[in-house]
Amino acid sequence: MESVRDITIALLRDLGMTRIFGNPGSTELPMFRDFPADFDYVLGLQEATVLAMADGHAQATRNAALVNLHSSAGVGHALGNLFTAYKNQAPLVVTAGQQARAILPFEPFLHAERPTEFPRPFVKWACEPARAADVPRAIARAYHIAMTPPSGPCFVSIPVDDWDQPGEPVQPRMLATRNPGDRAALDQLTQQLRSARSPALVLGAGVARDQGWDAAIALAEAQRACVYVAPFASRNVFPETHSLFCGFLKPSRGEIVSRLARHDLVIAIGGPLNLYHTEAPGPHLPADTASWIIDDNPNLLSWAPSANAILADSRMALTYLAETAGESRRAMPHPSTRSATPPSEMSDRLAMARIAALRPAGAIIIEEAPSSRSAMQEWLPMIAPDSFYTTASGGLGYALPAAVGVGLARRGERVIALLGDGSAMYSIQALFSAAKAALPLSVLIIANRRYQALEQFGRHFGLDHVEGTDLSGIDFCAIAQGHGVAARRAETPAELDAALAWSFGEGGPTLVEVVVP
Ligand SMILES: Cc1ncc(C[n+]2csc(CCOP(=O)(O)OP(=O)(O)O)c2C)c(N)n1
Ligand SMILES: [Mg+2]
Repeated sequence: MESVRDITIALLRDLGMTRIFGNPGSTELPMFRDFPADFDYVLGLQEATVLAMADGHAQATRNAALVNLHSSAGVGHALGNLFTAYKNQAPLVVTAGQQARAILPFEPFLHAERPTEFPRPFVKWACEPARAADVPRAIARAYHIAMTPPSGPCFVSIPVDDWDQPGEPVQPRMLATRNPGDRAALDQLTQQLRSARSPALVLGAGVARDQGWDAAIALAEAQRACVYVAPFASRNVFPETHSLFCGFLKPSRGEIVSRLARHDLVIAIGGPLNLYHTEAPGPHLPADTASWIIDDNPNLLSWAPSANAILADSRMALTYLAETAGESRRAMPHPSTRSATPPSEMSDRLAMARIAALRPAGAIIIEEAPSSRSAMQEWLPMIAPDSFYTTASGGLGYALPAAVGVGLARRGERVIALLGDGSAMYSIQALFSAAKAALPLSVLIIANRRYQALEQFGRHFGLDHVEGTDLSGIDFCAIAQGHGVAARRAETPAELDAALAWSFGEGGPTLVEVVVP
């Protein structure tokens, strides 16, 4: 009989998961005996980095990525980014080592106690198979659940002595899980859309996950609808220079109500309409606005405070609505307006404007620069599909390793990790993985020497001083060089342009420390 290892390797090949993101330990080593030549092991030096690299890779390939972690301690390090992967709806098969079955009664060194409970609630399914022979089937099931909308991480704990045991083969098969949505409900929405005076679309990351870019443009143009990006959307969903683009909704109740008040119909697709960051009283939506939400995640639909809801794939629903609603003759909404005077002094705004001017066509941006996000939204528009990613959870330590994962998935393409100096430090060892893979990755650090977002937040809470926000004394160029990544510091606008041109032209990873006052 074939071994569990041989069957699993063949299964992973069938599922297109020949790249393994891991950090090894004694309880995992037998998995990789005779490591197959067509497989690729991507080493992350801390499990937070491992998990986020896999997340970026899974989102960029639209196929689940395989993660291999060390029993309890490795899973523990990965949990923050597992939370983010869950919110990103990134399909992952997370495996972790477990001690040998025969010694589990003796609480052995490094064993995982209650392994399937530890990663919950941020996995859709978790399992430690009852028999060694069931390991391949558990991995296959984890894959299918991870890929079924709403996609997300699954977890399999595997005792170390299982790999050499005889296993039961798993036949490859297809699971069709895309949901076109309830036709009667979609038709009801079409009727409202046809008769609306001023409809708006609010698009979330699901539109990008479901490849709805063209369908969203087609629907917006045919219906002359304003397009907003949903609060804290983790992907780019619409050309941000399009004349129907109306900007980004902020995660605040009052702002959502006031921005949407001029619309009599709001259709949110692929993400939450009412995502909040701070508490506030008042209505969730304007009183005279009819609202609908379409998403593949029944959980999101269940907590939405108002709005009729339809469980569906974003692209399928957008396409169906465009086909059934046809062309509208209502007046074109006003085009979006941009600030007239470009920044000229050293600032995050200038950095965004210069990145926009100098980036190679098609560059992919992974952002985690909290207080600079509005500067980015204003001065660095995303114009192509699948060219922007960020953390959906708000957890930091995601973007740098995610950029490495995206870069591995889209080999040879320019990837830009746009990071705050604080954010950069949570998973900084991803620089090592970028250097090993020799990716054309530009790591751009907005070095304001502090947790600026928290100082701003402190003012919101009425604090005149916030403890623990001073980051002075970090030398990012030295850190980069210590990981095998070339680096430059930019302190003036001229140095900024020169450093960006240098970084965007290099074939391997580079870091630019952009010093802003
Ligand atoms: C894992 C994690 N820890 C802490 C926080 C809280 N937090 C939110 S913004 C922020 C500051 C980020 O600093 P930096 O990257 O320098 O960006 P800046 O605020 O300066 O723009 C922190 C610590 C978080 N969101 N996630
Ligand atoms: Mg900072």
